Amino acid sequence: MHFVTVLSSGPPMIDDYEKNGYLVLKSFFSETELYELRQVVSHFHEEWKLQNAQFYAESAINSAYLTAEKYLKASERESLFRFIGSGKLMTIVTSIMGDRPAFMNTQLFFDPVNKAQRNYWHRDTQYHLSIEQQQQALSGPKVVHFRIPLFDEPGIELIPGSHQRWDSDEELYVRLEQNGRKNYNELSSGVAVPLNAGDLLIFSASMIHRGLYGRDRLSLDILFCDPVPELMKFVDDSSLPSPEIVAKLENAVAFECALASKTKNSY
Ligand SMILES: O=C(O)CCC(=O)C(=O)O
Repeated sequence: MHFVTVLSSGPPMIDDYEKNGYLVLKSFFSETELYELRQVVSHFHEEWKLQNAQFYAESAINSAYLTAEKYLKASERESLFRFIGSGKLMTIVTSIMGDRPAFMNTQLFFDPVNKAQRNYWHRDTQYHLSIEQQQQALSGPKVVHFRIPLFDEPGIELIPGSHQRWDSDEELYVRLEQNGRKNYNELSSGVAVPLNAGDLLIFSASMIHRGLYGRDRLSLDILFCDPVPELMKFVDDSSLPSPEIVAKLENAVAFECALASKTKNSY
């Protein structure tokens, strides 16, 4: 495993994202900006664990739909929507994704209860697309993770450039557990990206990656995508804000885009 080298300051390196499929912005959020997010996300996590006790105890490493009505109070949902729809975050989102990114989902990553549980290499696309479709997806509409670690954590291991190219034989065998390989085997092309609270990691959902467990991590992933029907069908209606909340956001474009494509295509 290699470790990534990052610059701690300077302008966003959008070209680096295009080339490598990921970008780390160190200390992007201040402690003050993280404070309320931590409160809300921690509350969601406690409620989620209570209602998913068996799944949590047995195998879970993430939950999703944090902005839905199920676990959070209205004021906490509004706080999450304000964070996502902040001018600061959306400036980066639009510089990576263009003028019309759609909000897709949120996910919360944590450590498995079973400390022996192994992490696994994957492309996000492999769970709903055939091999041929996964290949085509490399040049298709984009899904991008914006990961916000709430505490210092081991981060993610990524294969740079794999958002634009197909797997080597070694990568494919490991990711799909073929020819005796396991999806937790080391890949020589992997680069580890350790993260601190306040960093922002941006990475393509199409690239080969795996989480690095440990340090009781709690990492919020906000996913944005190009607003096309084959991706918008994954957007959960109850995770979108009401018009009253949309009107309060500094930059609501991603929610407006999601709401507009939902209405247009009525999934
Ligand atoms: O952090 C993890 O455990 C995995 C992260 C991941 O696979 C993802 O965000 O798609």
